[in-house]
Amino acid sequence: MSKKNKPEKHDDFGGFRAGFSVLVGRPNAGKSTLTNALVGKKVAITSAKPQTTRHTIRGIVHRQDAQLILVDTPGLHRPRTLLGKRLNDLVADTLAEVDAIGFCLPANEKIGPGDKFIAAQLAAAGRKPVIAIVTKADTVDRQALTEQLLAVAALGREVLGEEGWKDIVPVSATDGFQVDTVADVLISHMPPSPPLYPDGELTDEPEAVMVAELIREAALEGVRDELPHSLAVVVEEIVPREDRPEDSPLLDVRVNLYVERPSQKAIIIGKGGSRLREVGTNARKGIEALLGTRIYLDLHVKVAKDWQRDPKQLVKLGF
Ligand SMILES: Nc1nc2c(ncn2[C@@H]2O[C@H](COP(=O)(O)OP(=O)(O)OP(=O)(O)O)[C@@H](O)[C@H]2O)c(=O)[nH]1
Ligand SMILES: [Mg+2]
Repeated sequence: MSKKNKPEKHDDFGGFRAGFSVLVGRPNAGKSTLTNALVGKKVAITSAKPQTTRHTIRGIVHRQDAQLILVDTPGLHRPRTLLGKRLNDLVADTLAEVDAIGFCLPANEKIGPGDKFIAAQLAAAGRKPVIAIVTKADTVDRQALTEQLLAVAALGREVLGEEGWKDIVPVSATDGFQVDTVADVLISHMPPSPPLYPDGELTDEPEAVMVAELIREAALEGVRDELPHSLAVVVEEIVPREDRPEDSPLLDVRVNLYVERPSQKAIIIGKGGSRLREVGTNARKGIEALLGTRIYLDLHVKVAKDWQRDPKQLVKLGF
C-alpha cells in the first residue's frame, strides 16, 4: 500500500460507525424478540418459556452510515445446573468483547433480585456504556411505564453511582414502538470503523444451527414443566436427495432431539407419533424458507440421561 492510501491514524472512516452491542437480561425479558425486530428478520428463536436462547447469536443491523452487530445472549440467572453455569459464563465472556451493553428489563415485571444480580455484574464489567432497555412497553399503560422507567433509573444510580445508565429507552418489539430509537442509541456508542460484515448479511449463524433452533422452537410449543430445559436438538446431516429433477431439488434433513428421561421421550413423540409429526410440520415451513428448498425432515428422539449436568454429554451436544 502506498503511503498516500494508508488510513490516517485518526481516520474517522467518513463518519461510519460499526461495533458490537450485547443484549443481556433475565430469561424471558424479550432479548431475542428485540434482536429480531432490530435486524428486521428472524435470526433468533423465541418462546414464552424462560431460557430459550442457549448460545450467543449475532444479528446485524445495516444503516447507511453504520453497522450494529447485536449479540443476543441466554438469559442470566442463578445457575442450578452445569448447563446454567456454562450459559452464564458465556454471557460474562461476551461482555468483555463488546462496545456497549443493552440491559433488558420487562415493563410488566417488578425489578427483582434477578435484575439486581445482573446489574451488579454489569457494574463489575467495567466502564462499558450500559443502556437500560425497558421491553414489552405495549403490555402496560402509560403510568405503569413511567413508574417502571423511574425504578430502572433508580437501579442504575444504585449500582453505577449518580450518573446511572447512559440512557433508558422503552421499546415494544412486537408493535415496533421505538425499535429504531434503540438502534440509534446503541449506534451512538459504536466506534468509528469501516463495516465489519458484508452488506446485507443479517447473521453469522451457521445454517445447521438455525435449522436445529427452528426445530427446538417448534418442539417447545405446548410442553411444560422441566421439559423445555431438558430438550436439545442436533442436526446430524443435510444432504441433497439424489435422482431429483434439477428444477425441484429436495434436501434430506436428519435431526436428533435429545431429552433427559424416557418419560419425556414419550411426551415429545406423542400418541402414535402425533406430537412429533406436528413439530415437524411446524418447523418445516421455517426451514424451507431459510434454505429456499423443499426438505424432508427426519426427526429422531433419543434419551441422553441428565445431559444438563453431565460435562461429557454437554460437549457432545455443543455446550
Ligand atoms: N407483548 C410483548 N411480548 C413480548 C415482547 N417481546 C417479547 N415478548 C414475549 O416475551 C416472551 C419471551 O421473549 P424472548 O424474546 O424469547 O425472551 P428472551 O429474553 O430472549 O428469553 P431467553 O432466551 O429465554 O432468555 C415471548 O413469549 C415473546 O413473545 C414485546 O415487545 N411485547
Ligand atoms: Mg432469547
